[in-house]
Order: sequence, then C-alpha cells, then structure tokens
Amino acid sequence: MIKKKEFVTFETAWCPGCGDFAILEALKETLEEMNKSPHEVLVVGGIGQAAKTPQYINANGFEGLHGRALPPAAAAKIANHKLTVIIDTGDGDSYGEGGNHFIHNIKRNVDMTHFVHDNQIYGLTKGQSSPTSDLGHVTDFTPNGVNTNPINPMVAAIGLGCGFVARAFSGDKEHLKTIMKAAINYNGYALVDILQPCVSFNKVNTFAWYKKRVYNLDLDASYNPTDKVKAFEKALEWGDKIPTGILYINDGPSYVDKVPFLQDKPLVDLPVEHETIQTFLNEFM
Ligand SMILES: Cc1ncc(C[n+]2csc(CCOP(=O)(O)OP(=O)(O)O)c2C)c(N)n1
Ligand code: SF4
Ligand SMILES: [Mg+2]
Repeated sequence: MIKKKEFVTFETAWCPGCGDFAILEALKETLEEMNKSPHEVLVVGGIGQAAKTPQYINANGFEGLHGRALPPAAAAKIANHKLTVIIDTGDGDSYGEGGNHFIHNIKRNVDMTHFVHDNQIYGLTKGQSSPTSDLGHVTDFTPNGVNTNPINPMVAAIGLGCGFVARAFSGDKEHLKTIMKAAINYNGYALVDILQPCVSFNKVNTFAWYKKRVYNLDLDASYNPTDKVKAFEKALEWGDKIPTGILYINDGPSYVDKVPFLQDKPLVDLPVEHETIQTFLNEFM
C-alpha cells in the first residue's frame, strides 16, 4: 500500500479556507488508495490557483500556458500510455482560455482525467468573473453584474460526446474521492467539475451556498447514468438544487485503443531507428 506521504505535503500559496486544499488532499488519498506510485502519475495544470496543484504534489508535473493544460497532457499520454494522467486546473483555464481545447479534447478522447476546480471566478487574478459565473454576479470586472450567460460544462460535455461527466463538491471529500477513483479508472477522457469556494474573491458562491444546494445523485438507485436524456435533465439542474455524482457514463474505445502501432507498447518504449531520423535530418541540411 502506498502511503499518502509519498505524494508529500508542500507549502502552498493558497488562502486559508480555499477549497483547493480539500481537492488536493482528496487527490493524494485517492492515488494512495489506488496503490499508485508518484512515478506512475503525471499531474498537469495551466495557469491559475488551481493550476498550481502540480507544484504541490510529489508526482511528475507539467505547467502549461493559461488554457493550455490539455494539449501537453494528451501528448504525454499518447507518448506513454502507461502513465496515469491527471489535469488539475481552474474553470477559467478549462472553459475560458482553454475552451477550444476542451471541445477538441472530448472529440479526441485520450484516456486522462480532468479535475476542474470550479470556483466560478478567476481567483489568481483577483476576482474577475469566469465562464461559469452566474448571471448578475457583481465583480470589479462586472460592476453591474455578469450579463453574459454562464457556460454549463456538464451540458456542454454530454452534448459534445464526452463519455464520463461528473460533478463533485470540495466539501464532501469521501464522495469526491469516490468520483475521482471512477474517473481515473474510466478508459477515456473523464471530466469532473468540482465546485469549490474561493473565500477571498467569490463572496456569492460560498461554502454555505454550495452546501445548501448540492445533493448526491449517486445515492439515488433509480438514476441510470447511461441514459443520455436523463443525464441532460440532471446536467441542466442548477440553482436551488445542484446534483453531484456521475451524471453520465458511456464506455467506448479511447484514442490510444484506435492507433494500431500503440497496441504493443507505449511510444516511449518503441525502438528509435537512427537511420530513419538521419534521413529526415538530411532534408534540412
Ligand atoms: C493568455 C493569458 N491570459 C490571461 C492570463 C491571466 N490569467 C492568469 S490566471 C487567470 C485566471 C485563472 O482563473 P481560473 O482558471 O478559474 O483559476 P483559479 O485561479 O480561479 O483557480 C488569468 C485570466 C494569462 N496568464 N495568460
Ligand atoms: S484567491 Fe480564491 S482560489 Fe485563490 S487561493 Fe485564495 S481562496 Fe483559493
Ligand atoms: Mg476559477
């Protein structure tokens, strides 16, 4: 059994009370309980408070540019599909600056897990509205309230054909860990939108605000997450009641499964033919 201390606790630059702490803790415990070793795991972020996660965990890490966490994560997985690839990054990074990558990544379906720390705000840059900020949310950037419709990442992901779509809350660690395990075990791109308070810059969607609204869909035995129409209904639910749990799941081949020459072994383990490389290099000489 791997001990959580293998994934180590580093000093962070997060504000006391930030939901990011609970997500990081849940991630370390999840990896421990799944018997992963640090060298088997790659954690990727873009830019933002959430995107600092790779710096705070003892595993392989990569920081992309703002909005650019998914491309290097996908490339790493294709190069070495034995790696457990996890993306930890923010709502702005994932759905705003990285919106285009979000769409095409779902289409590509590389086997990796995307934990979006969704605080409905740009935390790092001090509280501008984000793609998931609700209508009317007053920030320094939107003094008259947000007047553009929020993106609903759950509806978007299901509509785009994502095979694993879930929502969690940083205030319920055990449920979050259950979802994290299912997402990491899923063969394909798994999206988990994790609601988390930003205590410094989001005074609307506080811990109490989320706590009052979230309910655990996984406890409802009659809910069938393979039913896409029902999943859309649940994904559209936002306001007084917010469902958490696996909203939608659908198994299918991931990107690597469809590339014949990757079936034997990962790309990194394939022999490099120096003569072939030289032929290419000669073209530039
Ligand atoms: C191309 C580019 N645009 C803008 C920025 C400034 N910037 C850095 S982080 C960030 C927002 C981060 O918000 P989010 O992804 O929600 O993460 P959080 O800090 O809330 O965890 C912005 C706008 C940048 N670094 N690069
Ligand atoms: S600004 Fe918000 S998101 Fe960033 S560390 Fe502080 S509480 Fe967390
Ligand atoms: Mg954010």
